[in-house]
Amino acid sequence: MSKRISLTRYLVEKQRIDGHIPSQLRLLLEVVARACKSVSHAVNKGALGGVLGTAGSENVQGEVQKKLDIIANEVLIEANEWGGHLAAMASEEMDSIYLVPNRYPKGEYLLLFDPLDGSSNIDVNVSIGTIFSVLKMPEGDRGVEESDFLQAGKCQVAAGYCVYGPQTILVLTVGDGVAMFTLDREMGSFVLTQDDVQIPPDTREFAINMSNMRHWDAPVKRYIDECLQGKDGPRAKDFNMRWVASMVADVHRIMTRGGIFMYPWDKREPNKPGKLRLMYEANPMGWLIEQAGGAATNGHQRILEVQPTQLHERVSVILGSKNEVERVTQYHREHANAA
Ligand code: P6P
Repeated sequence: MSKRISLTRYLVEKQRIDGHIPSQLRLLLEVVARACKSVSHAVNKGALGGVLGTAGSENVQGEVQKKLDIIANEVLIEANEWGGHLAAMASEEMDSIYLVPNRYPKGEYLLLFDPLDGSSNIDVNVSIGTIFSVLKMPEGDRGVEESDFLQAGKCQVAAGYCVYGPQTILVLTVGDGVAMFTLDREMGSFVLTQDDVQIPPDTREFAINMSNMRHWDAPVKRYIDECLQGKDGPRAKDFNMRWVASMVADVHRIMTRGGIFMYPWDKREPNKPGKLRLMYEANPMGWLIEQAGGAATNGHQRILEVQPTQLHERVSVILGSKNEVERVTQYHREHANAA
């Protein structure tokens, strides 16, 4: 039987051998992983746990909150607030930042998360997940403010997601590649099942919500139209389409076998750059994709270079197999030059 490497051992070796992560960051990541285990347990109970359905409230995005959205948010807050590794947290489910209560020690990290992404899939038993991003608190002996969170994605020190599907898999980067850990439910521990994840640079599979086609901008229409023409068109190969409507599930497929995921700007809400959130969806996913050899842009620049101005701001997302993302970005450049 091959040597089983637990998440704890992987992180200890990253800390000790590579000197890549300080002990406080290792502790933070182990706490987040334990919280994801609890969320996975609640998700897997489903109707038997009385956790399905809506909570009768809306979040800051104006979206109806599912009971599990709130449960997952509370699990992550309660797991992380006492450990002494965090200065504050921010969540898709909370309007403002969450300061670590004064009764607990403070640390130097900021944790951002979408506690349960894709929650419209909960009640229909389709994969969902938790997305998280870790930043360092800027220097300065002062209280945490929302502006401390407004750092570009390239400033992240760790990022990951946990997908609650047929398996529960934690996918993580601390800046030197991507590793995947599968939850061993009998032992209750995450076990390394893939190290040094590499996304193929080419693909035949695109992920986009096709029902929005009439709203897309020209470069996206051009790219998808060429995919649909298949081997008879300029791409000279047939494409397949997937859309789970759960970013974590779509991104995990791409991390596993390649592909391109797009949630582009569309003219339904011209003043919004896109649907997905920059700080706790696009930035962590964009870094993971880049760390696995892929690319992530908003059509015009690297997602990780976007300078945030608001905690819950949205962004257009094009990510996945490098050569495909670069093609879409090139189409955006040609469209802008022709204007
Ligand atoms: P649509 C889930 O609500 C989410 O934020 C992402 O996880 C997912 O990729 C997208 O929205 C799905 O959006 O418009 O296809 O329902």
